[in-house]
Amino acid sequence: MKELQYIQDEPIVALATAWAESALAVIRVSGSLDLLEPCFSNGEKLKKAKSHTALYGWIIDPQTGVELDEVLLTVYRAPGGYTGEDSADISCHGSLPVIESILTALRSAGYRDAAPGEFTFRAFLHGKLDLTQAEAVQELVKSKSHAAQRLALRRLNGSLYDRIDTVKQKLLLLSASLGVELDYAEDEAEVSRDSYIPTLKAAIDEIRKLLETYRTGRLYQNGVRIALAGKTNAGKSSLFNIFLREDRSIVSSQHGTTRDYIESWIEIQGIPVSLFDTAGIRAADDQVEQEGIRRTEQILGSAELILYLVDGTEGLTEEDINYLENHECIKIWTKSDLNQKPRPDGFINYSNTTNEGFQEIENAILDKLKGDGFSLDTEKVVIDSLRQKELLERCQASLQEALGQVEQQYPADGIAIEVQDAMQALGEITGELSSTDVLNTMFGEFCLGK
Ligand SMILES: Nc1nc2c(ncn2[C@@H]2O[C@H](COP(=O)(O)OP(=O)(O)OP(=O)(O)O)[C@@H](O)[C@H]2O)c(=O)[nH]1
Ligand SMILES: [Mg+2]
Repeated sequence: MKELQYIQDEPIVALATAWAESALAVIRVSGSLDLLEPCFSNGEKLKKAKSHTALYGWIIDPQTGVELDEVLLTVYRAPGGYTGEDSADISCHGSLPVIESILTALRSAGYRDAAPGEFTFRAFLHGKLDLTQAEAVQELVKSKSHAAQRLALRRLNGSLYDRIDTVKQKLLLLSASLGVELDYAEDEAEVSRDSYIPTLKAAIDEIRKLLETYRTGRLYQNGVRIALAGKTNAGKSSLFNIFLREDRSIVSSQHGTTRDYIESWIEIQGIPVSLFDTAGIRAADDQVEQEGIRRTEQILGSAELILYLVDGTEGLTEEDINYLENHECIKIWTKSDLNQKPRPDGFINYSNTTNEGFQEIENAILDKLKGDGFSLDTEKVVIDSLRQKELLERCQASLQEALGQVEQQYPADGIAIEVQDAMQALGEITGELSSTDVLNTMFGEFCLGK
């Protein structure tokens, strides 16, 4: 077995907050409180401090005795606290020299720098978190929207673990029955297989439901790419600015105003959206504009959703018709505050001036996402890591195989192997049975200090 990247019995230290000037910073140590005593103005008090208590004092350089900062120590004793080890959070002032000098003092006292994710890894090792919760910590720290935050919190409180564990417990019973069948294969005793099929079908169904949530999970975590397209002067940049609620993109009556595409993050009902304003499509002589149009085509090719704008006062041109015939878009008929040409079917009437139709555009986006199988219910348990998805698929395949064998009255040993494999996959999701590689990769992606 490969070595774990973390050496577990060494005391560690890291800055848990950002390496930037701020009012306060938090430095975290884990694995020993004894080493902290010579660095704290009141070592005796620290020695006697109970878990989950706060101590006021100074961090001092253990070599020179020089005071470095006035701090508050939050003390945790094993098996309490985040890591389940003797540990402390040091709240100090958030100046870079203060942070640096405290870190140097702690290193000289015997703490080594923690690797990314090492605190959470220790929490996992000490049974404070299962792997789905550890992943949720990472997702929470990186969440881009309130919805992503809520979904990560649901997993953090163990709801995914509970669902997987329920399936596992049922498979465990099934596995026990198969064991009995195998043990008594030579005997006459008949073991009833009646319950196997409903148990397997229920497990497959539950795994399928979890798998279906993957796209939703990815959507909330990574966001969706939406591009604004259309001819010059259709009103793309104006709509872009309305989505952003700021004057970000240049708007003018001159055709071909936007040349380079502009990207910005927005949120639509909690879904993170990476929105692109692009160059209006037209036959251009200007080289810079041509390059802009080429880039626009790239963006449109990679977007998951295109909002196609047509200037309602101009009406449809051949280029519009051509484009719309070949691409699936949400179609918008702009400038409804002006005298428009008759609006063709399927277009949302919209004005950048009065905002008429904006809600309809948002609804059309949400409907489109729902049509693509995304659930917008953030109260549900949702998976969003590729690791979890692949393991669930492995579990599902094994259960399908087991079901087929049961239906065809195959011998118990082959079925038992499939059920074992399904349980193994579930165990890897929660981390009860995980290879070193998985642990190294997973925790390696964490932020420093977490
Ligand atoms: N009255 C009215 N004018 C609009 C509306 N939308 C855009 N305009 C005007 O139309 C002109 C073009 O708007 P833009 O948002 O720059 O259009 P664009 O599609 O980004 O144009 P390019 O960048 O050239 O491709 C500007 O003068 C806007 O003020 C609208 O809904 N009503
Ligand atoms: Mg523009």
